[in-house]
Amino acid sequence: MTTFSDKVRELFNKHEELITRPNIPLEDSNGIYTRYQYPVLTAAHTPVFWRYDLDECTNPYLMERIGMNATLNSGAIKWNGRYLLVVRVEGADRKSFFAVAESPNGIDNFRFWDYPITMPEDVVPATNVYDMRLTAHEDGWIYGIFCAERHDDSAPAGDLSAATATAAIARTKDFKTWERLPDLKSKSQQRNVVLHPEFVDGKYALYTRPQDGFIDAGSGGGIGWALIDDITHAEVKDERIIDQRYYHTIKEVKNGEGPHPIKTPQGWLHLAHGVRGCAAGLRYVLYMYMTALDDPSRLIASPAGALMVPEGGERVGDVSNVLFSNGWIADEDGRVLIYYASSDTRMHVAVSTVDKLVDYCLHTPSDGFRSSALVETLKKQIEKNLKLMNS
Ligand code: M1P
Repeated sequence: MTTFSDKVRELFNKHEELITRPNIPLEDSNGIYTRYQYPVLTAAHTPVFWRYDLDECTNPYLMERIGMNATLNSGAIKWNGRYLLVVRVEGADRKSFFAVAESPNGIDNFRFWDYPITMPEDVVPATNVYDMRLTAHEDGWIYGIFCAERHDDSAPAGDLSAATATAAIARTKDFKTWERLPDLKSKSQQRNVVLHPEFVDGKYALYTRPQDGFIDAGSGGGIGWALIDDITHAEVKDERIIDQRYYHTIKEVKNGEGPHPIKTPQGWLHLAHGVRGCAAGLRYVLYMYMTALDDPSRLIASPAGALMVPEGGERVGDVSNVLFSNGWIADEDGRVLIYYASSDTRMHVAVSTVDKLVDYCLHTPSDGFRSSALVETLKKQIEKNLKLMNS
């Protein structure tokens, strides 16, 4: 007869098998990055002792008591030689929280720390928190900027979907204890706010995403840039758009900065998400751009189209047709580990290098904004290649 202890042991064995499963690189499809076969984190990767009450007296049927729905949009950092993700874990009750998962190699064997992060509240507690961007700033702190969502009490009675998005700011030195700073003050709602790792003109610098409403970026224009006098009372005073949205592109409806940009000799390398509408709903893809080394707000390269789009199983999940990234790690060996979530459900890794991504940004043709422009660009490449092929 299978005892309660047998069932518990089986749960732990299966979990261990899952989280220690070696990940396998997939064939290079486009020369830019390599995807991996398995997600690096799923809801099933969360510890058994989070989800189950392991006491036979109080849980005789060994039921999951606290369900986990998804592991998604994670901040990433290399810290003390380990690869850390600050994961957005979403419970079955739709509330997200942050938890650290750590891996020795960044590709597999991600294991959650025993406890989730206890994030202090700002003056007005948030209903939901998510999508943390990590920045090891040159001031010596590691900052986490994330979205704090609250019900919009100015909405008509009965509208329980109306919400506000604010950029919340916290900092840490060990990922266990967090100091919460006041939320970012801004005229508009803000999501996808990211701290630049260096001072600019002696100030903190933020990538912003002004938006008209909770969902609608509307007149927001695109990814913005704002210098902040005091990070302990951060306020957006002047904000200008540095990566604009355009009609009939992958970022027609919305865009948002991903993780903070990577510094390279050729400029700052940016990863972002772009959103367009279609019959299936909103489609989120990842794209890149570069800004100048001496002025991180000056666009110098803007390759057309997407770097990555949802493929195969990535296309399906809680919110289908979505790729989203708010974490990457530029490793000492030149590799870049891109952590991305698919369909708001699970986390993956794709691996490239700084050199490849810079080459991609600088040498991929930019968008001509019209079909005829694409045909002309294409014809030039065909002509050049045919000459080569026939010589
Ligand atoms: O559901 C897709 C994404 O939608 C939002 O992103 P954005 O603000 O750019 O629309 C966020 O809620 C994000 O968490 C989510 O993955």
